Amino acid sequence: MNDSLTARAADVFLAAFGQPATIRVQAPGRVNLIGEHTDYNGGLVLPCAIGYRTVIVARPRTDRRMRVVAADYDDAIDEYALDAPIERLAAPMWANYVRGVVHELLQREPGGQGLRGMDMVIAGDVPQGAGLSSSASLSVAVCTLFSALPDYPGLGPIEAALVAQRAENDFVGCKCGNMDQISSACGVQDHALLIDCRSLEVSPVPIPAGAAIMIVESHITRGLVDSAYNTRRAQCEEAARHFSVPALRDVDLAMLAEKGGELDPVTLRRARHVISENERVVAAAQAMAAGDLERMGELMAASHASMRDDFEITVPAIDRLVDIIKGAIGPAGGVRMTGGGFGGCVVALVPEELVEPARQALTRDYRAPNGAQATVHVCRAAAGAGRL
Ligand code: GAF
Repeated sequence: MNDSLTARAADVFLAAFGQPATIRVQAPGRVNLIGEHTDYNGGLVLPCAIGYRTVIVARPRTDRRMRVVAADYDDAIDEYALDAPIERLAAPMWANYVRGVVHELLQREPGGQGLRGMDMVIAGDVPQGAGLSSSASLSVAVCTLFSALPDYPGLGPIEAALVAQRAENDFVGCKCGNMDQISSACGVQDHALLIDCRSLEVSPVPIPAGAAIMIVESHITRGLVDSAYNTRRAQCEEAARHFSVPALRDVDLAMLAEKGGELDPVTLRRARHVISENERVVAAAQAMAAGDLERMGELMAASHASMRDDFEITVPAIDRLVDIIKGAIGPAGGVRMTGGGFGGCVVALVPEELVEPARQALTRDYRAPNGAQATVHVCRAAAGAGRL
């Protein structure tokens, strides 16, 4: 845990508002071990929260004004009143994630009277645009902050995650699923989370002893709102309609083999990724529980190939990163792209002693198209959002 983040936010708070903050909360980013683009199909995912997070230090006000400072954006400030309609801004985007959650919380309150105004400072260390859910960690942190107020009815972690997701879907305009927010709200130290994104059941699965989680940044940035994410989602919904089911979660490989031939080839490939990925998540949770990193390696390799060939969300530099790491770790662990796609990070689950060989291979063999070297983070699975 990076306590200097909280200290920095507290210093900025004092300088901006002239008195100390009284509440401190945090919400982590996440890395997804397996189960990509399955969440909005009512499917299964296996992410874990990570030790990079968004911290908010705050002080409730007696009136209904909001003053929100972003310590990572030159202490820029966003000010508004809770009594006027909350508008979406053209920029900056960070302000919209806060506004979106506040807007959602106001909708939940009859007459919007439960919320008090707030002075707050936000600081974070989740790499941005890297597929590690910096935005979900911000929205979940804002929910956690309001939940911590003694006179506000607290939200449970799943409820907080769903409020954060709705803020992103309806206010910010990104049609993301619920994986990132649930991971941030419900993380368990040293465990991945098997999440059923339809029933919202969350089952912690221990990270095998002696295994390290490596997150490797490709330095190809991606933007969820602008990317082909929404197109993929629409293709999945079209495939579900073809099978006359609510979501692709309700289709298995046998059904796909029987009736999938009537789909156009692209939609068929999209559906095949989602359906096979759900099966891999179940197998991966079993492999993790059994401490079987080799099996995890096979499943992660199959997941990456499916994202590359069927869902078509990888890019050459990411495929190269995966190949380099796989070459260094051999069959003893796994590696795949993680997150929404088109850049961002790869994740590897490897015996601890293979971290250094993988790091050396990356230094030797990887350069992003702009010449940047990969950045390696070795992480532990972290606890979810809460008060500090
Ligand atoms: C992004 C989205 F926000 C998630 O909901 C999920 O769909 C993921 O991409 C792909 O698995 O992180």
